[in-house]
Amino acid sequence: MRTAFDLSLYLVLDPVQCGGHDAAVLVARAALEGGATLVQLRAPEWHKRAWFDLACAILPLTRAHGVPFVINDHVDVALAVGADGVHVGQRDLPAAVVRHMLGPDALLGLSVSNLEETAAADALAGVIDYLGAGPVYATPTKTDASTPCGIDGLAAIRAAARFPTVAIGGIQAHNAADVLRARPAGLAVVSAICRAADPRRAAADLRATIARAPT
Ligand code: TZP
Repeated sequence: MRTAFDLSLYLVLDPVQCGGHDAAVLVARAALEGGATLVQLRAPEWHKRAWFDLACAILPLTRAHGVPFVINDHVDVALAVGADGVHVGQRDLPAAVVRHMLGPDALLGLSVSNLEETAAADALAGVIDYLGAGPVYATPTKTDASTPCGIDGLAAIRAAARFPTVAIGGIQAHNAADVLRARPAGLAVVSAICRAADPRRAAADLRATIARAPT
């Protein structure tokens, strides 16, 4: 059975931003206690063995909270650790290929940046489970990201998408309520939690903002 998922507060865990392996474990634990509803591991600067070691440490935490754990791009790491799924971008393996590798029960997300990519994703019913749309704002976390879509672009993607769509890119405590006006299925954040002095509080504050958003 496909893993149930809630995109409301989607932590993209970047261990470099957290301060390394051990700090990333602490951040993940704190974010889960603060209310993160899904965790993705994304470590673009790291070699695969380090991904594997960290994924092995994170999985018991997400399991304990009943929250899905997905791996960015690396299908082999996801399979090796028994993660709940994978998130792919436009330049990663095709989603249909990844679905074939993972089987029917895994969670599979796809990044889109514009309406063309959103329309192309229409053909992926039964293959992908959700879209990540962004960057909403320019962000130092991903300097090679596409042109920011802004709130209006996010709203257009969400309206056109046939999948639940989580917003990503430049989302911080101060602009989270603005982003939620486009009615995404949730907010995906890296630095707002990974670089927070108190990641538990950062997650809890974002959850409170999400709870106040119009439905
Ligand atoms: N994809 C689009 S923007 C982004 C990713 C992975 C990075 C978002 O990072 P932050 O720190 O939440 O702006």
